[in-house]
Amino acid sequence: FDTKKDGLIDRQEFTMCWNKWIKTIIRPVNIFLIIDVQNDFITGSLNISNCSAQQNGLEVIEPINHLLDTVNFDSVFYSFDWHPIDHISFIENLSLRPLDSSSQIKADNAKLYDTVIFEGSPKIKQRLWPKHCVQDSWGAQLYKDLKVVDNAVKIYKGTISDVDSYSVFWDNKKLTQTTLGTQLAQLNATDIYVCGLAYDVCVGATVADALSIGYRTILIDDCCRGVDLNDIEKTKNHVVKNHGVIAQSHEIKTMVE
Ligand code: VGL
Ligand code: ZN
Repeated sequence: FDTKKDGLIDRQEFTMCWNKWIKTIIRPVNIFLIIDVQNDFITGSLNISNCSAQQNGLEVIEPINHLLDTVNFDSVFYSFDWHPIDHISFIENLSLRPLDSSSQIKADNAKLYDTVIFEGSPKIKQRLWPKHCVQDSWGAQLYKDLKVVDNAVKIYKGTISDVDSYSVFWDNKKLTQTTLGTQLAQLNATDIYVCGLAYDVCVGATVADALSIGYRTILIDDCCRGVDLNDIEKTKNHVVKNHGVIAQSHEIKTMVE
């Protein structure tokens, strides 16, 4: 009798299947990820109500707080857009870096929300935003009425001057990672419930990465507000195409149970 063998697969293989697969089917590990619900996007310098979709970021606070009060998530993560003062995305900093000759928009006629191309290898495509979420400033703080749970995990992104970071996982060039990926792996996370600001920018980039990693990804539609209606539609289409789920907050309690 071979003690290493237990039917069709050996013990070691079984233990691995149990930990990484079977156990997580029996009990999912549900993560709530609240993206960039910070002053600057709601009432501050990058108030999204000034963008083309004219949505109001304040409206996400109540449904998010309700979820925090009523749903038993295994862990709650809050992300922060957290830029140094010389960040590449600020239109105020346009003169700090040379534009590539291929940039259609030149430094002297660039407007807010335009996309320019900076010199670099490879070249850096960058949308221009007003100065926002400067590290340690009021604008970078979470909106005061947003509930912050005990044991909240905080993730900071966009902290490097020369590269922007929309996804909470990776920067836009996929060169650096936040701690989100490793923290989710340590928790054996299976299901990621995502919401926040802005729907078509940081929420959109984050759900795309979560789906590409293979997480069951649930986008909570009514807990997001965005910049551009077309881009919001693209975000939703991408989620559906990649087998994610778009849910409304009133549906979540039963999904987590
Ligand atoms: C964001 C624009 C610039 C976001 C961050 O959090 O969606 N948008 N930086
Ligand atoms: Zn930003």
